[in-house]
Amino acid sequence: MRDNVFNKKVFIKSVKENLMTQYRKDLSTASNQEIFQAVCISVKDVIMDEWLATQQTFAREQPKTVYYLSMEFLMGRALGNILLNLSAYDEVAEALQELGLDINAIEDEEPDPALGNGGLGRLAACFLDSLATLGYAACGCGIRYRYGMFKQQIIDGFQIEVPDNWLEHGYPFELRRPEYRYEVKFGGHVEQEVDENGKLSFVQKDYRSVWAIPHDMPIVGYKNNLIDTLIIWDAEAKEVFSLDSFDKGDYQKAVEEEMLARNLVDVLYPNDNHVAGKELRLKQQYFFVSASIQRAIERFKQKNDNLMDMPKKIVFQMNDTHPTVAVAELMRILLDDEHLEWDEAWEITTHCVAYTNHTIMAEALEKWPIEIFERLLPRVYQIIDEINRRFVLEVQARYPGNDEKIRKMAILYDGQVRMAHLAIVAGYSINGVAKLHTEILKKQELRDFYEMFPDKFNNKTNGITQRRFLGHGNRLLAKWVTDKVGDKWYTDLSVLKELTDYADNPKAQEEFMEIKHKNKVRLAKYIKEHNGIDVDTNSIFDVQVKRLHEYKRQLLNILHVMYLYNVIKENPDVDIYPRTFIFGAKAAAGYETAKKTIKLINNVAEVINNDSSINGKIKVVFIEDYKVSNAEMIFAAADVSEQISTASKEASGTGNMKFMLNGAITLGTLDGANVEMYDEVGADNIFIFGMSADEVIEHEKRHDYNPIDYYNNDPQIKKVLNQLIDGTYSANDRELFRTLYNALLHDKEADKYFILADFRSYAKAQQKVNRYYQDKNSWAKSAILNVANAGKFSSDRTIQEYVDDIWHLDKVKIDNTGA
Ligand code: 9GP
Repeated sequence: MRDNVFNKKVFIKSVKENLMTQYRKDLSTASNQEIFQAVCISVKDVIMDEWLATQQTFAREQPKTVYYLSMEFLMGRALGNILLNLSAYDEVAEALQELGLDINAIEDEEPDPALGNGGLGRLAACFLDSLATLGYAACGCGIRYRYGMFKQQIIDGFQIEVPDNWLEHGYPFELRRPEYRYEVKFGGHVEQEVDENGKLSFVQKDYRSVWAIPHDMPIVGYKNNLIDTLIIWDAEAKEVFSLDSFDKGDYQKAVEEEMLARNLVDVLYPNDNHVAGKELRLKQQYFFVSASIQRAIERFKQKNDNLMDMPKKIVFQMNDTHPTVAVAELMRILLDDEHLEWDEAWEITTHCVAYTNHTIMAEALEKWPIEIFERLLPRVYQIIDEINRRFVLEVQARYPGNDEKIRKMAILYDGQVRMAHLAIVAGYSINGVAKLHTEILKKQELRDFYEMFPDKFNNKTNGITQRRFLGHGNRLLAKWVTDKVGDKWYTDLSVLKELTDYADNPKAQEEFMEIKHKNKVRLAKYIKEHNGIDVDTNSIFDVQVKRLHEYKRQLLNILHVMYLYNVIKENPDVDIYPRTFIFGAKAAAGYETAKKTIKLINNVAEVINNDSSINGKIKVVFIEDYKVSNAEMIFAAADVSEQISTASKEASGTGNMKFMLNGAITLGTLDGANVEMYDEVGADNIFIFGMSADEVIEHEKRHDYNPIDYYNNDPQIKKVLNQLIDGTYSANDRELFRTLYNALLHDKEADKYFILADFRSYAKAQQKVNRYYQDKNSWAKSAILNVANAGKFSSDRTIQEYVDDIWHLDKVKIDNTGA
């Protein structure tokens, strides 16, 4: 079936037919968007067969399924990825070419479904790709936000947020399934009732409720006929609001339910590593979690009649604290709807839920005021109260008389519900996302819990899918790798090790650098089209793309550019190899310091790029609207990957791995997964600088860091900082960057992220980069060795570890010959 559809002739015929039936147009009159939709319909034909075959196999074999609960799935465009995984990319590209169409232009018609903020959401997307490819039954569960991550425009150097209406033209790969809807209830109060057998039950009364309507998205495994599902839940009013209700006396209720449904899934909160604590967000969390658990249990019951067997068939992985209300919701359903006893329900829950922690940033660990929680989810709150009561007794038994332990560990404390604690108490597995991060969790942030439940804690270092970030994003390098080591790397990235043999080979080095250059030309074209800036494709492409956050230290990078500019101005003959500093980052809409940093980068760019006296030695580019689709192109073109977070703050990072896989050399701190990248690639092929995590943590404990010393003792640092407020980069408004200046020198927690402390060591590492690049062979060798040693960072490896240690899923084979 699949071969048939992707046969060039058949495919072209099918696209033409779709154009006719959908739009009554032929190729000469159809727009690229219409052709894109027509192509997707043809591709969907294939998917539907395989999807059905997969679901039938799952129904028959009943494999254990992981429900990956995540508020965010940053999927990126689907078409190219699906074609690649169906092994049909080249055929379709050729077919389109025959029609005079460029596949890239057709792919560009797809909006980026940006239902996530950054690393956390993109990780979830990579995980689904790996789960399907490795042959596991998995169901991603998330929210169908009507507006995903905002589109970023840069106007006069400032970030402007524009709503991202990704559903404007309809999304071709989603399938609305109203027949599998569930009711989700909010508010009201709980009444106790006694049934005819004298059994006490709890009933939620006077609530408002909505329907959760699932939309299925296919997750296509690589060449294995298996298609998993990502369910994103939409909200609809239960009763369409009608004036009739007025007479029936529930007019108010109908209006409220309509409003609730309308607002619930409107928009993704655009914060990364920070929670706003808004009531609507708690509603969103409960909404998708409740619907997902209801669905999982209903499916389970279709083939099983003993709920105690649930842990053999279901695991709920909670992606960060966001979906951890799952613990109490699962308990509620088991107690109130399934009428189990507390101990039975607890036994099931504590063997079905597992929790991944993705951050140590205190502001990102969700806590809810009890008042909001109790009002919104009265029954769920009662259950949390009881879980807490029992847990506190356990702590007291273990540490008699130690009230400090209760203060630190209780789930309910100081008027708040601490969601991480709920997840840890109930979860049978707690994992961090890189070795260093997990150690910090064990030794610092979650130390008391680790002491009490050491066996629950484990590490799962993150990974990325090589299929999207090499196979699709860098087709030239993908082909080069395949020519050298065969195509096994698509499903076994450890094969890349074999590239080691080529690292010293001058011809291979030349080929490699030629590919890098072509990718730089491609990016330069994009920059010209989108930013109107000409960049020198022979310069070093030095790239920092990621969310804008103080701990990620884009400010360190741009301060160093300002310093470099001063050096060149003072000594025009200084040995500086041409360098293009490329930034891309979105700042949360309400995050002022982050937005100011974007403005600073753009103002510095404006001054430096227009100063002809420096002969184009350095340039600065801020790429507008950084997102998954342009990210693929950026990774492919990078020479230097900036991973410069304050040590201990970046839980893992995954952009670092994407750069490495594309042969960029990392300039970074020993933070997050950089540590493991260093171990893999060796000290000669990575540029490390800055304080260690232990040093940072020590300073934080002792409160003995004083950035003013660096300012006073280092004239070049002083000069750069003064330039923030002397009009060098803000001629019309000297106060524009005062907040950044104060944040570094004068605020209460001045230079919280140790920028000045690490500045000199960073500048030194940058100098090393400058020299090393001029030794072309050594650079090429190191770049190839980065690719060769990226094998560990495949999400296939990560997922296999989750399966072996936490999920214990069964491998499934899909026989699709009959379809
Ligand atoms: O900040 C972490 C990032 O380091 C990590 O790579 C990613 C995936 O594990 O999660 C990010 N965390 C969050 O966005 C919020 O916890």
